[in-house]
Order: sequence, then C-alpha cells, then structure tokens
Amino acid sequence: MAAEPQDDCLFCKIVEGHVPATIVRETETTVAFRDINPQAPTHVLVIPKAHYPDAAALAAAEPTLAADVLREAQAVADEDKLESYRIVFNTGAGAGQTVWHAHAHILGGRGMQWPPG
Ligand code: DGP
Repeated sequence: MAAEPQDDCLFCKIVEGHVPATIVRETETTVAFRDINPQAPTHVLVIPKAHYPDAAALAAAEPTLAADVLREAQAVADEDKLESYRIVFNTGAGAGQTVWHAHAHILGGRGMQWPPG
C-alpha cells in the first residue's frame, strides 16, 4: 500500500499522462475518464491521483480523498443528467477487480438488474 505513483500501474500512467484516456473531469486530487470497455451508455471511472490498490486501502489511509472520489462520481452523474445510476467499487479479484488502483465506476443510461452478476 502506497500513495506514490507505481511504475507498473496503468491508472498511475493515466494520471501522469503517459497513457491516453478520455478525461471528463479533473481536480487537484482526482481524475475521471471514460472506461475503455463501457458496460453502459455512461461508464466513467473516477480515481484518486494518489495510488492506493483498492477502495478499502484508500478509505483506511485517506478518508477525505475517498470522499473526493465519491463527490466526483456524483458530479459525473450530474453532468450526464443520470436519473438513476450505480457507483461501484470492485474490491478484490473475486468481485471482478482487475486494475489495482482504487477506482469508482459510474454506470448509467440504461436499466439495471439486482442482484448484479
Ligand atoms: P475493475 O475490473 O473494477 O478493476 O475495472 C477496471 C476497468 O478499467 C475496466 O472496466 C476496464 C478499464 N480499463 C482497463 N484498461 C483501461 C485503459 O487503458 N483505459 C481506460 N480508459 N480504461 C481501462
């Protein structure tokens, strides 16, 4: 667990501008960009610029930064005028996490089922 950029982290590379992404919002502490493999008409990822491997590590180390991520997720939903949407933090491989830099998925613009798969 570390807040410093990690050489082998894809999302750290997006933060640093070394990997291109369609960025929709940026603050001093966060970046929001479109998911490369969208699962809904709106599918945006919000990440802290600082590296934490997952949402649990982020919340434990920097709860204020975790709140920044949530606030930006809400801002994405507002910008896309989503009436209903999901904010998802896949946490752990068993939950489908594949990128080990904390991120919130904002998904909206279509009907959704519960429970999720
Ligand atoms: P997760 O499975 O929860 O760890 O989500 C990782 C997401 O990251 C997944 O929905 C696809 C997305 N993703 C993977 N590689 C890239 C990339 O290079 N660019 C962008 N924009 N998204 C990516």
